[in-house]
Amino acid sequence: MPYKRVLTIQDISCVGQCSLTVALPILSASGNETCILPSAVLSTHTGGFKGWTFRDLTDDFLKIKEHWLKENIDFDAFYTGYLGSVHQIDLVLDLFSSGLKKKDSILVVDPAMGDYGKLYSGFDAAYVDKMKKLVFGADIVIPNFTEVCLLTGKQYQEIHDINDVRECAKEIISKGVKTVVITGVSCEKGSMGVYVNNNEKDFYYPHQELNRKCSGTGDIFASAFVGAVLRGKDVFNAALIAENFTFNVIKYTLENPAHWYGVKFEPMLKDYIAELEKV
Ligand code: PXL
Repeated sequence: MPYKRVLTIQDISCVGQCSLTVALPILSASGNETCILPSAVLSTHTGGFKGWTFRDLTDDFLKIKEHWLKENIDFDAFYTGYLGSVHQIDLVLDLFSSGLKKKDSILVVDPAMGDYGKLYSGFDAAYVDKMKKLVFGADIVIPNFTEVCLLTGKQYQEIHDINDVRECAKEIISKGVKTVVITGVSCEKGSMGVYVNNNEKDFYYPHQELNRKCSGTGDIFASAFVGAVLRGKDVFNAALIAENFTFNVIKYTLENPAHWYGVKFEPMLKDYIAELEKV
């Protein structure tokens, strides 16, 4: 069984079931060594709570990198999610071109910056511009459809024509990306799915749309996808496993409407592991 060392770079939202509190358990469940670089510490995520605290950890990035270099630490994969600032994106670019990277390390970028047609609170056009630099240098990118629109300048609509989705994916691939995985793709009312294009073939997997909009579902998908790829699944199979896992945890969470701020994924990790074990 492959056992890879992955570095995931995203914030710690202490409460809220997103970013590192999701990525760390899911990647560990995938059977891979999971190292973390927290970009910021927030009391909660920014999607619905009010008055959250935010501590930027940018200053620690360089010190941490220098220490790792001295210890000859390197990573098979880098996976970035929500980052705290424009400056931090530059630092991530710097990390990825440093000795922490091996010749065949992969860079997976979830350009976590918006959802449902809107930028997340605290981000602006300069952030989107800088994110393009990180995205267009990545091996695999995992945007939702809102982020695809921000990256390509396309007008956001809730329902899209699959040919438009394909065109957007091709545009992102033309900038140098190997595989684009687009989440939250709805081509007809009541349906939702994931679209994958690796420049050789593409695939769209639609399913019933669940009436649940909350922070962190993208992080659950991306973490489950990255874990599956590191376990040796091809990108299409990995997307299928991650999409089914995300669908099931959202469905399970819907049974408890009071749990509005995140998704109850923990009781279902065993199902994710069982899927990864199938050959
Ligand atoms: O990727 C979701 C996410 C991560 N981190 C923070 C967020 C959100 C979404 O709202 O606010 C801090």
